[in-house]
Amino acid sequence: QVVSQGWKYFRGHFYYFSQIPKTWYSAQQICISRNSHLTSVTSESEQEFLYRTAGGLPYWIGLTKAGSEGDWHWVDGTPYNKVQSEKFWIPGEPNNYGNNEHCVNLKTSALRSWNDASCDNTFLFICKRSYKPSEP
Ligand code: 2F8
Ligand code: CA
Repeated sequence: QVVSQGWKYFRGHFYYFSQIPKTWYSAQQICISRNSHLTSVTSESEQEFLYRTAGGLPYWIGLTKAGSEGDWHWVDGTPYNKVQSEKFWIPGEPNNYGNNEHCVNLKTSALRSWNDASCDNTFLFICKRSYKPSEP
């Protein structure tokens, strides 16, 4: 297994599991400062890697609402696939609790682990970067 300065390797990307809780926006700023973004999730195997490594603790991921419609989008620019992503939400989520839940965390150690939560809440977070971010 390849490991670099606390980053864990999985299928072409490195992932950083923070040890300090931050708001969603602060977490994303920290990821950017480390050549990364809050993680996207684009496959069942990637989702499994993330929830297993998270071990049941909640972690922010890079999914947030954008635009006048408030559609979900990945902060790393990956297109959000609503159909493929359906199986990753906890049943009953996203529920926009208190009409103020615009960011998403990986909440449980299960395939269905996503919950929308207030972006101002502090949680641990997961950054994702490509294998060689600074290569041309
Ligand atoms: O019951 C699900 C509900 O639980 C909490 O609200 C009571 C969550 N809030 C936070 O995590 C901040 C809701 O997001 C969640 O939907
Ligand atoms: Ca919710």
